Amino acid sequence: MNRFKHRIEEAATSKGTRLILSLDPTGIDISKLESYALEMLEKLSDYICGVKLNWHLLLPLSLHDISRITSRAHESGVQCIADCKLNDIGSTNEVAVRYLMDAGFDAVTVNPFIGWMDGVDTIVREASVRYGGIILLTYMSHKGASEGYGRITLEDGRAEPFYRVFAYRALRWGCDGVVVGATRTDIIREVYGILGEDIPIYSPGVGIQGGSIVDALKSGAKYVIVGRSILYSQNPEEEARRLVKIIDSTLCSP
Ligand code: BMP
Repeated sequence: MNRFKHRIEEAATSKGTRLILSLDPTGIDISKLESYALEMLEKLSDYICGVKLNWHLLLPLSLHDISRITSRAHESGVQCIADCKLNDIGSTNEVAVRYLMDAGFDAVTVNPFIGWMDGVDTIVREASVRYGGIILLTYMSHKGASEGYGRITLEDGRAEPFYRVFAYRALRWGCDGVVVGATRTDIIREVYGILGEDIPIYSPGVGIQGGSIVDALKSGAKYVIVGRSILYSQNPEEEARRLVKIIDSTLCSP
C-alpha cells in the first residue's frame, strides 16, 4: 500500500478535487448522527478527496458506527482523517492510533508540542505499520494560535517562532502533511518555502473563520478543509461544487 500522502494525492488527481470535508455536524440528535454523516457522504463524495472527522462524531458515535462511515468514504475513493490532534504520552498515543486506524482512518492529526521522544515517535511507529499518515499542526487558524504556534523559542541557539521549528520537524519526522490555517497566508507562504512540494499543507479556516480559499492556495496550501460553509448551506452539494470550481480556477490561473 502507498503512503497516505500519495493516496490522498491520487484521490485528488483522479477525482479532480482538493477539497476535504470537515464532517462536523452540530445540533443533530445523536440517534441521527450516523445517518446524517452517511447521507452527507452520499451527497458530497464526488466533490471531495478526503473527509475529516472531529469530536462532533468521534465522541457520540462508537467506533463501530465510525467504521461504517469510513467504509462509505472509501467506497467513493475518499481518504479519512481523524482530527484528534493527538497530544499525549507514548502509551496513550499508541492505543489511540491503533483504535482509530482499525476503525478505518487513513491519517491522524498530531500536536507537535508533545515532542518526539515518547510522544510523536509512538504515533509515527504505530501509524506507519498501518500505512497511516501523520498530519502535524504547524499554525492553527484561530486567533489564540499566536500564543503558542506563533511564540518565539530558542532553537539551536537561534530565536525562531514555533511554527517554523514545527515545519522543520515535519520534514525530520517524515510527516505526510502539516496544518496551517487559511487565516494566516503569510505563514502558509513561509511554511511552503520550507516544505516545498515534499509535505503538503492542509488549510482549514476558510469561510466562516474568515480565510480565503484563493489566497490560501496561492500561498502554497495544497488541500482546503471546509466544514460549516458546506454543512450549513441550504444546498451542500451546490456549495461543494462551487468551492471545487474556485479551487480549480485558482490552480489553473497563473
Ligand atoms: P469550519 O470550516 O467549519 O470552520 O471547520 C474547520 C475544521 O477544521 C474544524 O473541524 C476545526 O476543528 C478544524 N481546524 C481548524 O478550524 N483550524 C485549525 O487550525 C485546525 C483544525 O483542525
